[in-house]
Amino acid sequence: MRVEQFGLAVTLLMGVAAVGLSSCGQKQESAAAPSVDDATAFVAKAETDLANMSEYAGRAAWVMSNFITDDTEWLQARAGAEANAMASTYAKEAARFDGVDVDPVTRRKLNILKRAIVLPTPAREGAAQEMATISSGLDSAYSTGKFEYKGMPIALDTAEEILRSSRDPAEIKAVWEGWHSVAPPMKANYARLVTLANEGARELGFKDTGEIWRSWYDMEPQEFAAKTDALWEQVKPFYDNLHCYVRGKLNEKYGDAVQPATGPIRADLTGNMWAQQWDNIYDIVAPAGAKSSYDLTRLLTANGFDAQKMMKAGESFYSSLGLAPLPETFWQRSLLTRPRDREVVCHPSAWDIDNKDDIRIKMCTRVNAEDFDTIHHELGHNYYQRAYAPQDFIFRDGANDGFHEAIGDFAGLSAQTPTYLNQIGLLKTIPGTDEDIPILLKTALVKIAFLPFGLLIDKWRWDVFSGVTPPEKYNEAWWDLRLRYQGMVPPAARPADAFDPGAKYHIPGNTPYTRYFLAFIYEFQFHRAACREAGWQGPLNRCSVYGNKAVGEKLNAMLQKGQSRPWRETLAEFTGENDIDASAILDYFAPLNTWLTEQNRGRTCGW
Ligand code: X8Z
Ligand code: ZN
Repeated sequence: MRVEQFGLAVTLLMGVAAVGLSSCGQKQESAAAPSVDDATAFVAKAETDLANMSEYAGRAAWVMSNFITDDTEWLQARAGAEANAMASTYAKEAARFDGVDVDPVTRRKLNILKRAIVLPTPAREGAAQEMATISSGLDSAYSTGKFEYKGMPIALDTAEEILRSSRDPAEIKAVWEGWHSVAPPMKANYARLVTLANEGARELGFKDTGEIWRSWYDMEPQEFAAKTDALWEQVKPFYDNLHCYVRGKLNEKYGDAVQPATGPIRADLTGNMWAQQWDNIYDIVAPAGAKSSYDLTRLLTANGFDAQKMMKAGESFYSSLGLAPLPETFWQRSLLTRPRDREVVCHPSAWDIDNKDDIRIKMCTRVNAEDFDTIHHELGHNYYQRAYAPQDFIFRDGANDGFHEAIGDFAGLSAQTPTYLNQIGLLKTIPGTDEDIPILLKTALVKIAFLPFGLLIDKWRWDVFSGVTPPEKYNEAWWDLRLRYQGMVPPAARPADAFDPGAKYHIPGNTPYTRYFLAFIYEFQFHRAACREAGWQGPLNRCSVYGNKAVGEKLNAMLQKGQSRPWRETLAEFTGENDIDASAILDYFAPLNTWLTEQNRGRTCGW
């Protein structure tokens, strides 16, 4: 099983491992160097064990995420401990074959095995269980977190709804602070988990856990860190432009006392709990006098869409590209709305339970534009999982984790165009070119606003893992990064015990995050290439590849490869480009960037 994005203890990057059996009968104790046959036998056994373990741990995790109780937490922790211990054991043992002259496929598998784990466990007795118990506890603390508001306990989804729609700065601040009050009890456990994972990482020969995370990209870890910095430098001027424009509009709306005209933006005013995407405040930042003839949320509501119908629409987008429909079990086993009678993990996720075709989605869908996009995102994971299922177990994953996140977003780029909404009958008339700037602005509030956030989460974690940021500096370092990269500040000084990173799913969930930063770059490369393939002539923001079988075929070829080949090669086959490159996202938004520069004339940008 591979669950995209979640982060329970069972999450391993490239699949889940099998138990710590003693290295498939090799003679570790003898002095004889392992042979090529030993290496291939080791890999074969690892793949069988890992595949079995992955299904077992996956089912336990599924049950826990769908029904959070003391008991399911316990069961999930037990299975997660076994899975992580097995992955760590195989990672260690894979290194024994470093000097063996094996064939390239086996070599690639061994290289993957050596680093295929998010939170490595130390070998000593009890460590894996302690880590898994903490992981499950953090996950459930986040997912069941509530705070009191107006005398009522409220959960994250209600809090998000208030941030989305309220324009009262006092109310927004109270709800933002309320949700962040859920996190302080997580801090000590989180710090303990970091210590243990680092101990495990050192046993595998890495400096710390962050170095493992940076080692997943067919290049040296330090080269990868430099690559992400270079990509950020490419897009930063555009982000600064958007920040400047939005800050000006917030200042006009709320006045100097709430949002000053200069300096950083007050994070809670962005319509999003983490200020990671700002499309919920489009009404505040919309260009003066610009007409915007449709609103996707309203179209969905007016056309009687519910979670099921939204998911069906998502499926039909992929079907139009020639991909086979979802299996019947997808509809029977997925969880598409928040149940009333029990606690669940609401953060959206896509699951691959049996490494064949038991694919599922779990999300508490709401009928709005954001979740319409999320549905395409999650389905992208499922179609990827199903396409690479025939690969050997170790290769059943994305070309890298950024690819896994980018596939559904790539579909979403077509599926949110007025061109497509018109094709499927939701939108009666296609808006004219005078709406291009409003449409691009709406999209930039999702895609450009996200970039610094996508980068900084793991910058924070890399420093936490390396010890540069000790627990007493967790919150300070968090806000230093949020200020430096995003230009954001909290609504008021934070309490001494605050643990604000814990209020974002992927921190207690231990889901690596640079993958999303990469995805937001890749998806525009995929989109540009697919639109070229489709012979699209107009602007990229109008291009929909809906119904294009040639694009579907190329996409499927990429998906089927899984991670059997280095990601640059897979990228080149789909796009003709052999490196990750921010020019596609910049191309897509070029007219908006020119327009923003114009709008910002006379303003002092930056913070
Ligand atoms: O976590 C997710 C997906 C599941 S892989 C819903 N995303 C990130 C987030 O919500 O923070 C998608 C965009 C970024
Ligand atoms: Zn995802």
